[in-house]
Amino acid sequence: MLKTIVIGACGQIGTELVLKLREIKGAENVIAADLKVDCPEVLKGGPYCKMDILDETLVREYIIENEIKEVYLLAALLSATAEKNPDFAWKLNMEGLFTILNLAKEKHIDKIFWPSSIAVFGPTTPRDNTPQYTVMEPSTVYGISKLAGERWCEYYHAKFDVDVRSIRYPGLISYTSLPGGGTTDYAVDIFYQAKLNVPYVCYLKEDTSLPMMFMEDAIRATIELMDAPKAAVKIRSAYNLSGCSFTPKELASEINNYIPDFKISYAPDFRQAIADSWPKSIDDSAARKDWGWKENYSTSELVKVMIENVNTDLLK
Ligand code: AKB
Repeated sequence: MLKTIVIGACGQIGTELVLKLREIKGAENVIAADLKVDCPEVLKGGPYCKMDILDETLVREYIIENEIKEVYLLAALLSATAEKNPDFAWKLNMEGLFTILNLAKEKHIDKIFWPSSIAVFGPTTPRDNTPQYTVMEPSTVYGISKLAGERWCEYYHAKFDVDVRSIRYPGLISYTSLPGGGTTDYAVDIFYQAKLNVPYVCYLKEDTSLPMMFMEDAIRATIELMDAPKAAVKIRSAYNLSGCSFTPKELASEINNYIPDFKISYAPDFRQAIADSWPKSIDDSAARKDWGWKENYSTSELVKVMIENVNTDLLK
């Protein structure tokens, strides 16, 4: 079995991706790598490496020496955190990508997954059913880095036959690990407050509709895209991907079906402008056509699973 590494393994996507890949490929074949010195309990079932993606020498040596052939590069600053530290966000989000793209160009790596985001779109993009190909003028550092990354992925594929694959993730909803630093994080935080019987103060306005997806769908999409035959992957920038769309008010009302006393209020902050620049819903027909994507979870289905599984001990 070829060796796989997930860089940024302790994050919201990384944790669940490592667990699923270990199930499929065998725990010993999937290395979790992250900045943390100690491996978190949940990832202890397989190999762990403390890795700073910005340490190019270490990353290169580790990947070459361990003959790692598949890389999932998830280490990044998300939209809200990136606005607070633009220089570092640009450095982190771009330099790591080049290190991995160059390793693939030199034929050390066979296949790369690198996540893009709905943040590649901006205020001039059509917001309803946003097409795969459309105006892209992102107004956040994160969005600019993701759009630049997409262009570099396509370039490395076209010029050097690098097999890099990518998805424009919407906001991701999960209960295994907490999100950090995104604009869509409210849609996870809200469940913890609801389960603690605490009113939730949302940093977005009640009618802010954003594309979202349950993590199980996102992980399945990622693995299906990586497993698709090379020729089927026609888009080498990143695929639009849709799950469901909802507003904070709609989400709170779904939660009220399970916790009738739960209350939400609204105090928009700087993240409102970010959300206002993003799509409300996504046209993902290219992903459906090229590699057979179809989501499983609607808003009400993901709310049910979140209510059943969110464990507030994770906040400790
Ligand atoms: C964020 O909110 O920054 C992320 C994203 C949509 O990429 N969840």
